[in-house]
Amino acid sequence: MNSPLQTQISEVLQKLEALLDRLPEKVAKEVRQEIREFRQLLVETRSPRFALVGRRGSGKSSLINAIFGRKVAEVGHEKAQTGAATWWPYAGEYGTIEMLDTRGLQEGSRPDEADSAASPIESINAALKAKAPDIILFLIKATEADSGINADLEALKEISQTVEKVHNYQPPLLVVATHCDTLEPKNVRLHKPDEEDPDDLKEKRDRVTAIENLLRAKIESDPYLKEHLITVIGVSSYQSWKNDTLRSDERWRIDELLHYIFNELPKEGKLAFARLSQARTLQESIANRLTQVVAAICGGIAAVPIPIGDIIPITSLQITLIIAIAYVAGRQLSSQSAKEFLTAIGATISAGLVLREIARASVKILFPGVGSAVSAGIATTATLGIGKAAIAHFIQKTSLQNARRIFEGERKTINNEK
Ligand SMILES: Nc1nc2c(ncn2[C@@H]2O[C@H](COP(=O)(O)OP(=O)(O)OP(=O)(O)O)[C@@H](O)[C@H]2O)c(=O)[nH]1
Ligand SMILES: [Mg+2]
Repeated sequence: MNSPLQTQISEVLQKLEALLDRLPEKVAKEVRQEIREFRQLLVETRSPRFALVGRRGSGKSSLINAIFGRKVAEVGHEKAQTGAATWWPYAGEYGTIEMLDTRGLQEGSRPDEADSAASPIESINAALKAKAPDIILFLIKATEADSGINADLEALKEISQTVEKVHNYQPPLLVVATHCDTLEPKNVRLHKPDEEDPDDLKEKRDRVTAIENLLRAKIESDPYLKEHLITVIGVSSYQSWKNDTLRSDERWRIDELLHYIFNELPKEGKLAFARLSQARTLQESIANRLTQVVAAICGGIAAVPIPIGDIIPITSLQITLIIAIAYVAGRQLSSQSAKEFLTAIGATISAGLVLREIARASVKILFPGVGSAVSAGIATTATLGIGKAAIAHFIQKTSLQNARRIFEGERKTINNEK
């Protein structure tokens, strides 16, 4: 996330933390935890990092393109890595992935053009020491799964152990069988299942499953790798471009792979991944989490037994939530636009809401305990409604009108609760 936004959000969070001393310790502790998660997801967000293990032509560059859904890496006939292996950023329109190509390890020799003093293995180790990969991805052509892969497995182990030793972090391992579309029957399109003969389709899918099982058995024969293995998944990464225009998209099960990756990423990498992959379900998942976290924080703040003073941080938090959700979807909103969104869905001009805020403040003065509980409920539900409306509009790309209806639906819940 760019720095003005980060600064803005950090400031809101700091103001909030200053307020927490006035909360009962138990509530304060919970809110502090939510703030911590919000920080990790949003402020400390960074590019995800993957170590790629895979022979030449196994489809490493294609997989990177498949994740982005656009051409960010050159496919095929790329020169062997020149010089030292380094973390390499691949940037799409909505974010960057850092990749470490570890090809030198399992080939055990210098690539043709390497003329640096360091051997590939030394330079890979140096890169692994500089930064830990979040996940190790092992790619192998589905058609080569039954060939000798001992050298590959040794490379996997060496990488994993180096990371564990240096960073005290055990990177999860995802095994990807690429080129599944090329399995027999060749002309059956896995990515167009509805248009294929069910029996033929089944035959092809069974082959994929058999290859996955074979690979899993090989990996699991090594206790160390077994412990780190998340899953084995067969995919097709095939896309074809003509002058940077996508002319055919034969990706299969990349969505599923994206989910596995997303689940294994640390909190700091999730938002960037959901954004750059433009995978809507991942964006929804992180936006829902952000909404829950902010709603819980708002509820906590509203429970502070002081009147009116809390309305300001609650509104800025809700604005922050809208900006964050739009950001996840790939947009940069100003505070002004976020406020306009609040107005458009009826969350600020809503007289009811304003009146309730005032009523809430008075109740607090008269009956502090009761008022706090009621206002905490209202703040939580209103924030959930704002989050849902923002998800509908910015991620699911539905109209403002629809977003407004969704928010109003939540408000009815508020009224029913009262
Ligand atoms: N049919 C099919 N072709 C694929 C798939 N993945 C990659 N390819 C093709 O395989 C060839 C090699 O793919 P790359 O992505 O360049 O492989 P790489 O691992 O980056 O290769 P190096 O950079 O040389 O190590 C290209 O012609 C790709 O189009 C796949 O899932 N299905
Ligand atoms: Mg490549």
